[in-house]
Amino acid sequence: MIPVGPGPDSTRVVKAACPHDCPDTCAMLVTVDAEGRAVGVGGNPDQPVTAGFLCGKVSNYLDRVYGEDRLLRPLVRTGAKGRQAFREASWDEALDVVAGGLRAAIDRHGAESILPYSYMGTMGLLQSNSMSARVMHALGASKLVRTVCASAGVAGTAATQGQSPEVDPERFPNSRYVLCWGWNPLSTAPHLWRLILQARREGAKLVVIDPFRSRTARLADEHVRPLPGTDGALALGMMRALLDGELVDEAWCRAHTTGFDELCDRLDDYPVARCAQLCGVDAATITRIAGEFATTQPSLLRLGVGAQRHLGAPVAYRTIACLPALAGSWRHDGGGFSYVPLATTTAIDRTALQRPDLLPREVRSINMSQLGDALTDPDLDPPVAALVCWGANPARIAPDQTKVLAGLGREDLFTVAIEQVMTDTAAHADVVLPATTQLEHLDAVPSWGHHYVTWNEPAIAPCGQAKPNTEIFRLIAARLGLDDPCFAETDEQMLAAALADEPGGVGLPELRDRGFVKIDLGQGAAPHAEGHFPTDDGKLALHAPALARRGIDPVPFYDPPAEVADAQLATRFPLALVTPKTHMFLNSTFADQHRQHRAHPEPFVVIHPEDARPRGIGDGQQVRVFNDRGSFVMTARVCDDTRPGVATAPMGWWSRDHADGLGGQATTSQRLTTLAAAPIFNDNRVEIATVPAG
Ligand SMILES: Nc1nc2c(c(=O)[nH]1)N[C@H]1C(S)=C(S)[C@@H](COP(=O)(O)OP(=O)(O)OC[C@H]3O[C@@H](n4cnc5c(=O)[nH]c(N)nc54)[C@H](O)[C@@H]3O)O[C@H]1N2
Ligand SMILES: Nc1nc2c(c(=O)[nH]1)N[C@H]1C(S)=C(S)[C@@H](COP(=O)(O)OP(=O)(O)OC[C@H]3O[C@@H](n4cnc5c(=O)[nH]c(N)nc54)[C@H](O)[C@@H]3O)O[C@H]1N2
Ligand code: SF4
Ligand SMILES: [Mo]
Repeated sequence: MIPVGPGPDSTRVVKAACPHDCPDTCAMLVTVDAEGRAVGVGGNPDQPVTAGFLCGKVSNYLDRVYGEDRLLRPLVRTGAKGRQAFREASWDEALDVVAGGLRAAIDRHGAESILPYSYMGTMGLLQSNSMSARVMHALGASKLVRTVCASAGVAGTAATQGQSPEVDPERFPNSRYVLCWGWNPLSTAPHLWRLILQARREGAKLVVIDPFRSRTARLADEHVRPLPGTDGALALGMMRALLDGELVDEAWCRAHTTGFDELCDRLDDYPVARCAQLCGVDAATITRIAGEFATTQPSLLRLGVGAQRHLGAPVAYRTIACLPALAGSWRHDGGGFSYVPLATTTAIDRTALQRPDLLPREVRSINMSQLGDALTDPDLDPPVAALVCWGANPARIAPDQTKVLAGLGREDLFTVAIEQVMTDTAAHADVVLPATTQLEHLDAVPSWGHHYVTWNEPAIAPCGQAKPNTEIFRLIAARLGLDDPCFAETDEQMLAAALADEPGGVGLPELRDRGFVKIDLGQGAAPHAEGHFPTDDGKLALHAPALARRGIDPVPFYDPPAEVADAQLATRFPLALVTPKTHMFLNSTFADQHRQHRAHPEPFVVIHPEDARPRGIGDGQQVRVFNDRGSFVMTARVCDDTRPGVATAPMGWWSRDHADGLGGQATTSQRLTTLAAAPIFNDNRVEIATVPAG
């Protein structure tokens, strides 16, 4: 940890924000020496969620900033695609090549043949997608539908409770019964995990619902292991158990929900025994956990992102979000439901930053989770002729990796990658432009896990010739002759405009001065104790009209996964493969860094002994995991961390860490959920075989 307040005479401390796609959005403090070099990063002790520490992924952020891998100059391709044959170029030359490539695509196929591809490599209001969006809009490029993370669950939970602020994580310590459902916070949200540990110290019981024994599950009081993609059935079983046990908070439900009687009728179809059979958790456990959840108040149900990678996930998340209502959890400070606090997450409107009004005409949309098809479909008209990628590494994180790599390898695709390091995606680019890190640019970062916005003051000058994403797109706009005055706006002007109306009470002066400001929408300590849900009628929707409008049954039901529930497919591909996050990487970010890599030297596919034995697979052996989409080779870890019939292979590693360059993503599917058009990475059947020696 670094000293707070003014440092010794020769150093200064700068207020910053971790930019990464993590619900904790930490307030950082950066110590800078007299020469302008950053010499330390730490967590801000004044920020109540950050509580003075950074996670193991980011506490060595200076290895990122000053790392050997850092891209410091523009690069132009000189050899075959994907072979990392580049030469250094001046910014002038590189921008000419970029402008030439984009113009050629427009001349040949029209502007929709340009596809922007970005995600949350940085979540900052400025550096994630502001000037970049303006440029893409003004050109009339295709729109990217950004679905790859939490969309299925967001659609589902919003159908039940609207855009709620949910349970403020600062109230988590008041809970006395915590269900971590499809969530591994010890690894993926260590600061929210700290708040759950506080509850536990006060006597809360912690139950983890996850097919895999995650680090969080290892420490839980109880670990419940449903089959992947069957969480909806588990939730229906729990609700039915509450009804059977006369534990439903009927008074609260009648006052603050719609559709109570319809849900009760529906639960006639879901006896606990039936649900037990569907989800693979025994009926007695379902009944007991449900009862404990209802009678140990305040009870908190916190869903993660992991359980929503299945075809039935939107309906499952919507169903799970009904359970705390039946249990009466919302009455209590620290009780209720939490997934992504949409009210605070979306409090700052990005319209002024992104300027969709610049679009010259309606343009097509391409779903980021179907990049493989978009780049390889011979019938796509116009084809994707130019790809501009920043803040994302689709070569590793987009499903159906074989197709994605085939697409990125197209000699007739013009690719621009704006990156900090030479990722697998950047390796396929025609031009690589060096991007600044968080210490080198201005930003403000909202959170999808807590209620604060965090300020990021540039602490040091840009390293080498790196530039912020905003500046790079400003330069591209100028090269392309885009002359709307908005392309001349500075980062300061853009942020000032976004915060001009003080959304949620967040004003620029206070944000800059204090480093973080809590969004105040009047949510208070127990936001829905008296209802007040941000739905049409202010009530939690046990019967959800939003779903009916989409042709989906508005009353909770079991919507099964696709491949996991496909008995026919199971004859060829008997194992369900889950691909969750790693502990020390952030998606694929940091997988190149020495310290993080040393902690995770190689990926493992975890197989249960009952599945390994008949296949002749021993612990530590090389295995091939395959289905009709693709295959990858990995070391097997044979143990009961997973349940029989389910294997796990983590996401995140780069191609060099895999025997054949491919990882779990080679087997995942591009199929999308009906509601929200979201990916279904964990709804994936595979077979595993030993790799013959030699
Ligand atoms: N260390 C680390 N932290 C991260 C990230 C990272 O890569 N590494 N990534 C960041 C990002 S972008 C996100 S979205 C969050 C995600 O954070 P989490 O929500 O924790 O996401 P995952 O690790 O994908 O999944 C959590 C758990 O869900 C389980 N799971 C998989 N399928 C199912 C299912 O069908 N049902 C149930 N009940 N459980 C299931 C997995 O086994 C896994 O243990 O973490 C963020 N923080
Ligand atoms: N199989 C499987 N696939 C998954 C998931 C899964 O659980 N399983 N999880 C999904 C989820 S939840 C997510 S969020 C996505 C994540 O997908 P991505 O958002 O693509 O995440 P990363 O792989 O970390 O890539 C982010 C890149 O942004 C770069 N970057 C960081 N800051 C900046 C900056 O300021 N400027 C520029 N130009 N670049 C920057 C980093 O160097 C890094 O290479 O992956 C999804 N894919
Ligand atoms: S990755 Fe998450 S936990 Fe780690 S420093 Fe950033 S916000 Fe905090
Ligand atoms: Mo994510």
